[in-house]
Amino acid sequence: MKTSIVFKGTIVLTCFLGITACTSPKVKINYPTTDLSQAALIPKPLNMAPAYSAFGLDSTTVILTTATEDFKKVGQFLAEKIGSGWDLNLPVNASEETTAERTIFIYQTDSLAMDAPEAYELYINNDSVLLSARTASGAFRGIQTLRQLIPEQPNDTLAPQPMWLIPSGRIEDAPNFAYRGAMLDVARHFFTVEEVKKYIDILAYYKYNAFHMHLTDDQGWRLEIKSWPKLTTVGAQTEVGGGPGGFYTQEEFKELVAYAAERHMQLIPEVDMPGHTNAACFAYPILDGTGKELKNYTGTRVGFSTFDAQKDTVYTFLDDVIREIAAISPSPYFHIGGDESHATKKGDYIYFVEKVEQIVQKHGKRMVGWNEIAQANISSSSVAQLWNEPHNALKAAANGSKIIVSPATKAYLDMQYDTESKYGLHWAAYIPVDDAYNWDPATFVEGLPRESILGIEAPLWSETISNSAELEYLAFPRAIGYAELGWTPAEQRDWEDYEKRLVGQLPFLNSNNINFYRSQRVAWENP
Ligand code: TNX
Repeated sequence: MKTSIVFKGTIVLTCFLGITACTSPKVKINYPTTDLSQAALIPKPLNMAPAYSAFGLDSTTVILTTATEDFKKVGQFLAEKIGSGWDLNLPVNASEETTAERTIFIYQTDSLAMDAPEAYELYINNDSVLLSARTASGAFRGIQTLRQLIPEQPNDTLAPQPMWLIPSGRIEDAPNFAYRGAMLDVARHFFTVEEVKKYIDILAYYKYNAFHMHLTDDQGWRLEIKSWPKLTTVGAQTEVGGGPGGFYTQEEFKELVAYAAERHMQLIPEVDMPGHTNAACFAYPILDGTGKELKNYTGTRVGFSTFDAQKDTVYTFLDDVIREIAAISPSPYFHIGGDESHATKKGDYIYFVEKVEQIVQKHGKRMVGWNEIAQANISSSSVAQLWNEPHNALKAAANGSKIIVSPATKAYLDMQYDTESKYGLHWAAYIPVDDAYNWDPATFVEGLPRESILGIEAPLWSETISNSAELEYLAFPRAIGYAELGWTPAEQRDWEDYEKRLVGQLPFLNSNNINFYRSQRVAWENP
C-alpha cells in the first residue's frame, strides 16, 4: 500500500507501508513519524525497538480482548477514547473470529518478561497491534501508550478512507514505582464531581494509579457522614475567601471511586486530624480541644485547631467516620493527615495517632499520614508521606514503614512556577517546570533505602484555586513530569529529551481544553 505522510498540510515523505525502514532515520521530519523512538510518549517507556513502519488505524479496525470482564472493559475504554478523540467507532469483541484487516488485540498472559503487575508489552505491526499484560491494570497502562501514539489528524493521504499511522515496533514497559499519585485539596476550595473527574481522567492518561483526596480541613468538611450530619450541613458551607463551599454525598463519592477504578486508579480518602479540624469542631463543638470560641473559618492560616485527644467522644466520632468511609472506599489505605497539629500537645498527638491507627486497622485499612505521624510508634504496615521532615521519613522507614515521597520544595503543585505565576504560593519554593522534573524521588531523602519507597505523589493544595482552569494552570505541565518521575527509571530521564516529548503533548492538552501554564522554560513551538 502506498502511503504518504503529511506534516502541517504538506506532503514531506512518501513511503510504502510494509517496507521497513521507510522513514530513514536520517530524514529529518517532525511529527508524525514512523520512527517509534521519536514518539512523544510520557512517561517514557522502559524499552522501545522501532520497526520504521506503521499500523494504519482506520474505521475498519476492530478491537479484540481476552474474554474476562476486566480486559473487555479495557478494550471498551480504548474504543470510547478513540471514538471521542478521533471520531472512529471501533467494535470491541464483535465476533470471536475476525476477518478484519486490522486488529488491536488486548490479551492476558502470564508469560511476560517483566513481573510488575502493571507491566505490558506492545507489538505494533503493519496489520495488528498486540497488547499483552498480566493484569487488566497492565493492559490499561498499555492503552495509554497506544493513545499517545495516534496522531491528531489522519496522516495517510493516499488511503481511500481517513487513516492514522501508528509507528510500528515493540515496547516493553513497567513502572519504576508501584505508587504514582496526585492529591487534590477539595477542602480549601470545593471542586465539583465533574471537575474532579476531569483531573482524574487526565492523570490516567499519564499512567498515575492513585488519587488522594484531602477531604477535610479548617475551611470545610466535604464528605457526607450519615451518623454525624452536621459535618456537612454546617461544616461544608464555607471555603477560603468566603465562597459557598460544598460537599460530596456518599453516592457521589462512590461515583468518583468508580470513575477512578475504571482508570485503574485507587482513590485514597484523607480526613485530616487532629489539627486542621476547625470545620468539624465548629459543627460539633464537643470535639474541640482548644477551648477557644469556635467560628467558621475562611482564611488560610494553619495550626490553630485540634480535636481533644483525651475525650472518648472524639474516638467514638472517628470510629463512625472511618467506618462509614471505609465501607465505600475500596483502597487499602486511609489517610489520617496528621500534619501541622501545632495546637495539640506533643504527648496528646502521639496518643491520638496511635489510637486512630487502631481504628483505621479495625476497619480493614492501612494508615497513611503526613511525615509528622512518625513521632508516634506507628506500625510497619502504616505509610508516612514525606513533605518536609526527612528525619521523620527515615524514622518511619527504620521501623519498616513505606514512604510516599512528596517534598514541598519539588513536588508541590501549589507552589508558583515563578514570580509571574498567577496562582499558587511560594513558602517552600518557586518550582519551574524543569526544576519539577530534574530531581530523583529515589535519592531525595539521603539514606532512605530504595525498598522503603512506595512511590511519589504530587499534592495540589487549593488555597489559591477554585475551578478546573485554575487547577490545571498549577497542575500542568508539572504533573506530567511527575508521572515520568514515578514511572521511568532515573537513568532514562533527561530534561532535553523530555522537553521535546512535552511539546508533543500540545495536541492532547489543547483538544482536551486543559489550561496548562505555558512556561517560558519550554520551547513550545516546534523549530
Ligand atoms: C502545608 S503540606 C500544608 C497544607 C497547606 C500547604 C500549602 C501539609 C501536609 N500541610 O495544609 O495547604 O502547606 O502549600
